[in-house]
Amino acid sequence: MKLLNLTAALLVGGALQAQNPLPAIHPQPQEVTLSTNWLKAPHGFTLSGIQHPDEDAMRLIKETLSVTSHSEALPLTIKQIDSKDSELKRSGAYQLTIDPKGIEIAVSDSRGLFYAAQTLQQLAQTDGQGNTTLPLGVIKDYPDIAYRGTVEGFYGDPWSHADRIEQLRFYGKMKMNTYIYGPKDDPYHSSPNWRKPYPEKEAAQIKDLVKEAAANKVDFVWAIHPGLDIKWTDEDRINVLNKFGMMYDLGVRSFAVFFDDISGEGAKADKQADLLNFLQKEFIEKKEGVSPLIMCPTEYNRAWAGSDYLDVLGKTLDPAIHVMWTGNSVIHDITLEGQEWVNKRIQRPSYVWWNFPVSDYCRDHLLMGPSYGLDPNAIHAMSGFVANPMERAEASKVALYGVADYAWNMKAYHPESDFAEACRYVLPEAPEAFQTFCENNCDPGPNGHRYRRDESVRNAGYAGAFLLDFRQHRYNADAADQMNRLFAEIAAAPAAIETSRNKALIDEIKPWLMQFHLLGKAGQAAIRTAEAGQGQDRAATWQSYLSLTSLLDSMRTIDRTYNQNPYQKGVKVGSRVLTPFVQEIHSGIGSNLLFSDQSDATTTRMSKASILTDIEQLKYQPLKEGKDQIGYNRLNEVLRIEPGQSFGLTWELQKEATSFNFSLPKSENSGRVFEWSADGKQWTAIADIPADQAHFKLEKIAPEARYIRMRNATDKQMQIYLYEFAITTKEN
Ligand code: 14T
Repeated sequence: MKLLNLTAALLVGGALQAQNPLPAIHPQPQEVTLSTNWLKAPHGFTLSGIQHPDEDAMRLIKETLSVTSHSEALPLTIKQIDSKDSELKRSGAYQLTIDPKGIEIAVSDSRGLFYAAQTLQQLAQTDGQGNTTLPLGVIKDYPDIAYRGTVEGFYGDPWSHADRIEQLRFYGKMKMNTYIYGPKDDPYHSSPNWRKPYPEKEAAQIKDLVKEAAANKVDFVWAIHPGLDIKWTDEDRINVLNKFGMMYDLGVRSFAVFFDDISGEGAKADKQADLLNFLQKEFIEKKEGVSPLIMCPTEYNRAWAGSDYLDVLGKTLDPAIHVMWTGNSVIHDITLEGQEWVNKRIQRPSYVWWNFPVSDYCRDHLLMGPSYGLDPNAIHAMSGFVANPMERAEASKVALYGVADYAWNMKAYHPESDFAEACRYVLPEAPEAFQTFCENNCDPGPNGHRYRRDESVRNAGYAGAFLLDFRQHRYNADAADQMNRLFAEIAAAPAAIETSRNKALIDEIKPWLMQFHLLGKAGQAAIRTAEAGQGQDRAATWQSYLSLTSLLDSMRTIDRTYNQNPYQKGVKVGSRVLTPFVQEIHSGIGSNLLFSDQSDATTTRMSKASILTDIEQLKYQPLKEGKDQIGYNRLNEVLRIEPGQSFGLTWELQKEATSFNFSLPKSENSGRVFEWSADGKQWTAIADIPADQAHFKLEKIAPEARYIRMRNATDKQMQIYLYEFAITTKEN
């Protein structure tokens, strides 16, 4: 494939006077040859070529160019592509030729015309006299991946209707053509109501979304999630068929069936394949104008693919049905090797469900960093690429911008530069401030999926260098300077960001903006404190130490006030590099001051609250910590406990437990034992917990207890749900 990029074209046309810098086009087209000569058409353009071109595309074109019947107007010719190139036959392909005699747009379909119109809009510039001008040249363009977009598949508050409408418009601009509707918390998508029709209001909204999607050349894919309570009977297969029929009547033409996050009867590959093949024959092939069926398997990632489940799907599922896949684990980079592994088993290229920037497992964090970790060589190893976003729709656009660029033109995708352009696109009023915010809000923090993201990459080096010296009681003035400048930018960023006209975005991220401002202030105070700590003036050190302490207290207050969801409460910013940086300086200086001030400095052993378990599934779960409560985060999947294994908690020596409560529903309760310990070695059974209760609160605990656990005392694997397991404490 020959690819002349913009720089090469600039050299070719370099002798000519450039009127304007050539505009960047997103997603990056496959082949661009633009000169720095510009077409002016003072009398506008006259439409010719195919009859009744797509109205949505024409509306866009008329926003950019004046379409007239003036006798000196130039021709704007729209025609069907006639090319032997298979790429140019793809849906969405177009070839745009701008020459002094006029414009020609050759397209594969109406989506192609719509995309050509988007490109035209990005190319158009206004000259000094207020005329629209276009650079002369040719753009030949088509997508790498046939299905590109998002899957609203997260747990938590589904997107609002307004969020979704705006997303569909954004997808149209970014040449993404797929929106899969599957919010886990819509009861009519999943249990209990998947069999029932939507109530009137919700039905009207879906109709509306279908219309908006069509206007933006996006397929609205409606997904059903029946596996929690489906019976493999004729009655239930007709129930699915009928629900699809109801959705068809609302205008839906694309469908998916999700079997994720279920266990038991619903999870059987042969039964699932039977149902899907039935839907393929009785619905997809019979109804007019319906797209290929998509399914999400129960074993949707490599870490969970332990049985012959995927092979059964591969063999029995109609080859026309797409199979989704999240990668080597639930949340993972996408690699060619991983794709090839699953494709061999399911006997078709999988349809990637990328779990980024979804944040339903780290709800106290925003994932606003670049979309990276996507293999540029995986073009032929996937049939679709959709991203599962955050419950915060506007904030998700930074990552989705990268997703659109990757899926359209993989080889041209560079995560870092793309990220800077995404920040400019999402917040043009203050792109630098917004990028500062985003690049320090990337990492989800420790989590059960062990998925981590780089954060603060532009400054991590200085932060590390400063701390290295700080630990040796040295003050690195160069690094301090750099960090100071950064923290000043951070403190100022929120005010600049809040000038944005995008009020929905500001609403979504407001608590994090407040926290970010404080982080900037605290960072500056930390550097001041470290610097003072170098000198002899103890009073000055104390003073800046106390102002740092009070800023960190304010940050804690925000963390305990906003975003108090029951899963991961609070508001974390810069949690990978910058917040630990500030905290280390605070505690370092604090112990210097305190230990040298108190002659009888107490050498209490500092112990920490933590999770204590030998169950792999739980080992990396972060502890949920409140003011006087510690516990496990609710686990949505089934917890498997082998004989002898246990899970529990330990807490600080200076704290006494006042109560213990748990919620372990649907458990086979026989054979479990609860135990406490003072030292983690000698364990005593707790007699007052009834053997058969799924939920229980114990109000009296031995005062010397510092450990509590539940153990599988049977000789069989135990399967339970871990909703709650927590203690409340009081300071001794
Ligand atoms: F369908 C799948 F491809 C998938 O990813 N399912 C869910 C998804 O809805 C959720 O947003 C995502 C991120 O949390 O992960 C899947 O949900 C899980 C994954 C787990 F490992 C729910 C519980 C789990 F323990």
